[in-house]
Amino acid sequence: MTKVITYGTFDLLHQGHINILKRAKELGDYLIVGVTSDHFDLERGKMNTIDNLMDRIEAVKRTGFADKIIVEEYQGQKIDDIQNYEVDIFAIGSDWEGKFDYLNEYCQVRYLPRTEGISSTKLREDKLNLRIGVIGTGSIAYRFVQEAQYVSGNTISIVYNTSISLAKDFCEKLNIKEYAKDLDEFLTKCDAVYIASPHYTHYYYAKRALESLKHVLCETPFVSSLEQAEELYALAKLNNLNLMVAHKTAYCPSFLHLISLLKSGVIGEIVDVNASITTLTDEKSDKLNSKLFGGSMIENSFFPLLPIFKLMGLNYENINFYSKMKNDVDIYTKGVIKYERSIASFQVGLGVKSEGNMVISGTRAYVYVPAPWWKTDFFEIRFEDINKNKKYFYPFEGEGLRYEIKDFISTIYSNKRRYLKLSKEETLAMVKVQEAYIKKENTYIL
Ligand code: C2G
Repeated sequence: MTKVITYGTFDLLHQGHINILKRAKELGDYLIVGVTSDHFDLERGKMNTIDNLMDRIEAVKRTGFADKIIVEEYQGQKIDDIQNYEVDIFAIGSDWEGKFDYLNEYCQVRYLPRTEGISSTKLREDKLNLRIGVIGTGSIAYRFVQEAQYVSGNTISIVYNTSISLAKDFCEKLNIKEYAKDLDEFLTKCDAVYIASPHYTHYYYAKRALESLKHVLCETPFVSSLEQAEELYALAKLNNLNLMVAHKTAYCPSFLHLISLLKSGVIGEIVDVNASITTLTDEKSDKLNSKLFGGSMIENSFFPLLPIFKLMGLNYENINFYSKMKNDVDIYTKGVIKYERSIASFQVGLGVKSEGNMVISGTRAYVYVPAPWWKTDFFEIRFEDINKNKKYFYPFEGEGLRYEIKDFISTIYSNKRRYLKLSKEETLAMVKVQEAYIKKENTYIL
């Protein structure tokens, strides 16, 4: 029996894929198809896949050519697969001509004719060109526009700032064609809105955008009350729109893998999570202005609350805050969250500096994530016996915003409002903690 193997992403499965699978199958009696995992695609720089792994596997299955489907998860796996499955022929499209000659050492390598005139990239561009309008022109918006270039299927179509001169400067610097004179004009010239304006304006802009049937990606902190957050989610649901909070850590590959590893029990029962994020900030900054919804808890608590809620759930018994204040805002807050069988704590600061790491303690081992843990590319699982320690490394491209942008666009495109990476319930729980803090519940001033 002649065994053939081929690999691909097979996003938005098209005739080119069908042809190659058919040709590969004709080379032998048994065809193995390796479908790249979402994580492997991110690692090899493919940021624009629309279908997720399960959808892509299903599509390959439906062609009827594959006798076996496997998942390709790492660089170098092809050699392992060829040996494990005793493969005779490795087949791939001619766009890869020469690139897999190194596999000749293990089996026969065949480059098959590629189908001209069709590709997943072209399909993505034809099907979706999301016009994203940007509200706010500060440093995070600047980074957002730059990162959006790495994700296909979108154009930054228009910019809005109440200061027209700032909007104009922003457009000139980033080569964006248009800025709006008012919000009504802005909302007619985009399909989705990225909100990066001052915190206290988020609710207003998100509501206006959702009412105008625009998808919304809103920067953290989201809004200032649970009531506002619930209203916005209800509005999004009613209009079948994607409302997402721009929490870059929630979409970052290393963080996602860390959470699934821990859920599988590698460190035993999780008893304690401690995460810290502090940034020394100019006292005159809006971030430290009490009238503008400023302060450390508001600015930064979305970050540590993410791993805490992911790992320990949303049903905590109580939360206490300990704050150091200056000019009516907290320049530092320590939060302690008590669960029935575990505890979590965090430190957030804009006027006090601390180590920005995360430690997750379990009954078998602990995880150490060095600073800055919220955009890490590395973590270590540490055991009593240090010989068992394991280090994990991941790519973290650029500023990391491209991961959330990719998810925002593919969620809109696939019309699946599943909020897998940051659920509505998790976001609401974060807003609830911030609201409790704003009301100074269980808050002790140092
Ligand atoms: N293909 C084709 N004709 C097209 C488009 C794609 O023959 N018009 C072939 C590619 O040459 C490849 C397969 O279809 O053999 C899958 O293509 P992609 O989904 O783009 O995956 P790719 O990034 O090429 O995966 O380990 C992954 C592989 O190394 C390559």
